[in-house]
Amino acid sequence: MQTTKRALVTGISGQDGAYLAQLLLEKGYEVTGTFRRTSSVNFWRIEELGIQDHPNLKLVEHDLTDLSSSIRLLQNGRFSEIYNLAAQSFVGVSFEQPITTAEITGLGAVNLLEAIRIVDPKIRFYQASTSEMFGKVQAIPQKEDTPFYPRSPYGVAKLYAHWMTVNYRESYGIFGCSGILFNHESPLRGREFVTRKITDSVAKIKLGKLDVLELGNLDAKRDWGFAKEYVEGMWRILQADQPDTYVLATNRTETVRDFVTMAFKAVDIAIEWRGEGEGETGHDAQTGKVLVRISPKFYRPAEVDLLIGDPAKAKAVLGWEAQTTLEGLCQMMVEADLRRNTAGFSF
Ligand code: NDP
Ligand code: GDR
Repeated sequence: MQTTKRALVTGISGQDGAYLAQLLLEKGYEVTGTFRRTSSVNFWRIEELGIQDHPNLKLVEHDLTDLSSSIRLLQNGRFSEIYNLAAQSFVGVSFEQPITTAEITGLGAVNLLEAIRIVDPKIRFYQASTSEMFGKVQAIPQKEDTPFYPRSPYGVAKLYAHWMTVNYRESYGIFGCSGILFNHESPLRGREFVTRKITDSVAKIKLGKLDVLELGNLDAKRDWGFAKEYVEGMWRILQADQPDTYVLATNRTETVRDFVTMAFKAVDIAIEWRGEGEGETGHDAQTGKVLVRISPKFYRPAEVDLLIGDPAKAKAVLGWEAQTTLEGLCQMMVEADLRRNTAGFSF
């Protein structure tokens, strides 16, 4: 007899939580998604995906920093799989709030691991690890056995959670898996992250609602993929025979500057770059108008200069591979932001 699988997704109000919940519901799971109590909870992402009223989706309040609440959550849920996606996930903020970041992004994962150990050690656990753990990179491209060198309080907190997942796997036989995911973006990306900030601003500039896009370091290179494909990878990681660590990436890297050029191209504006360093500006090649300039406030105290992942293990073991090109992803995001800004609404 086939029984319905029950999954817990922490951070359902975030980008990945929304896409993963959608995927699991499509696969017939009963999904419990957790969200934090705030004065006005915002479910715009699951609303945009049209799953907020799905009969197999249950939304429950839970804060990752509360161990007793995590234990009760597992006692009440009878889950077979847990995907820990909740985090203070913004690298820039982690420099201003290192302790909160450590508590949520680092210790929060251990609260769940402890709850699993206490309530039901058979539950499979996915930890949302990150390419930020490679930080000041020690090899190109980065793969599962590349040495870590995190460059932000966020990266350090994630590295702690990563090793604790490995440690609970080795110490207690828990099916604890770690997905080291490189940047993945989508129309559901938060506007504080650089790709969405760019596509939203480009849409506003095209519609005459904004004059100039202000950015920090244009030279940073990232390996950007499409979030919807990466949540499929998370699911495959938990279906494998053995618990393990996997890199998910596209194996292509581009600069922030290149992404800006690409986004303007999607609205038929050619960008010409002039000057260098903090004086660099991006101009409309036809009119000469300044559309992009640098603001030092978006620089970070320590930067991750170059990320490019090697997803060969995920392809070989899980059959997972990124499909969407960066040009396709950028176009999709710009079109979504043009639609939202034309309708006068944008989260
Ligand atoms: P988001 O920032 O979009 O979502 C994070 C989620 O965590 C939100 O739902 C947020 O809730 C929730 N959250 C924050 N603090 C707490 C807390 N104390 N208790 C409970 N929930 C909390 O991130 P993404 O969806 O982009 O990423 C998902 C995970 O994957 C994160 O852990 C991130 O660090 C990691 N990751 C992401 C990558 C990416 O490129 N997107 C790459 C590699 C790893 P609220 O809405 O209330 O803020
Ligand atoms: P990142 O993503 O730090 O890689 O973390 P983000 O989009 O914030 O930055 C990418 C790069 O762009 C540079 N940059 C700017 N960034 C932002 N946010 N705003 C700007 O104005 C700006 N100008 C230049 C940054 O300095 C950086 O080099 C994301 C998050 O989703 C993490 O949770 C996740 O773990 C990693 O990706 C993989």
